[in-house]
Amino acid sequence: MQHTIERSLVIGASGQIGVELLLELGRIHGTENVIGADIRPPAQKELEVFTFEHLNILNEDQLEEVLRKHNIDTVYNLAAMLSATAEKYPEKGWDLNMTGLFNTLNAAKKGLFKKLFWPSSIAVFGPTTPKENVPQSTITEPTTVYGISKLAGEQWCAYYQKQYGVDVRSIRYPGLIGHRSEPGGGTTDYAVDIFFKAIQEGKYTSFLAEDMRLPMMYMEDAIRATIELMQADTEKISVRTSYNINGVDFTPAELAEQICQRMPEFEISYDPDFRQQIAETWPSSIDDSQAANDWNWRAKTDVNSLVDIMLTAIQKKKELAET
Ligand code: AKB
Repeated sequence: MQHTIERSLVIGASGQIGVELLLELGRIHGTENVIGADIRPPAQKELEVFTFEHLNILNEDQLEEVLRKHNIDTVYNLAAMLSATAEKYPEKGWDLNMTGLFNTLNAAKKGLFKKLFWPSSIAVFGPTTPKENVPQSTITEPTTVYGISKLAGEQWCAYYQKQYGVDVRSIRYPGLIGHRSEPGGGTTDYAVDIFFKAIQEGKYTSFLAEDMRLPMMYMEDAIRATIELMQADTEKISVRTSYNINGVDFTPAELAEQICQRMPEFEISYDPDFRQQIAETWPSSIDDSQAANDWNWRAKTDVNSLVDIMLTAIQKKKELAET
């Protein structure tokens, strides 16, 4: 596929999704056209080729300065406090998730860049949402701070698009699983931690119950979804709140079983904590037919391949660190 070269700013570039998005955008548009920004520098050596700006997303002036300095076309605003951490710091979580969004929406409204991506989450759903194959439009009554902020954010995105013509696009990410960087503060983090612990220690204690089924996705699929949505023609985007996307779904016990098939000595135990209560309010699978119809979305990675990729990559990382 041919791509128009765009200059992108990835805010939250040192985070779980940011690291991977930066690399993929660099591959598509050239590393000189992709700027990373975060309050902490990225740990990964492979990101050293990118220009990096120290940016606090809560500081509107600083954001505008970075946008002007780098002549940015597209902003990916990934700075957020995830579900588990936001339950501990409700006001801070609300402030980061909402003020951060407003600062980027307002900069777009002023014409400082052309297109905005902002991630939403399956956390917009709540205990009254249907559990399986959740439709695009359904009951959304979230009970977590993070979910409330994502639901409000979705509505603000639609409002800015309708009232001010801001081209803002969004996806409701499920739990994302990748090996380049570890997540922080989410309820679905167990599905990444389990792989690192399996390789490092041969055992893992899950903070979710063994039968807690949640929607998940391999990181490469999530990055592809993000870029495909941002590259789609404007007239194809019928949802201006946020799109459902579906990948795979499994329970901790099913994931552990997959790991055991490849590492028979692996041991799993369960010690559910407060994150179990959050997970219980979320659905187990998602209907993404609207994204499929509008911009041809389709996930490619199944659980089998995901487990193979994760174990192989983390094992390789460990061997490299030991040499
Ligand atoms: C979390 O667990 O908070 C996130 C999410 C599902 O948005 N991974």
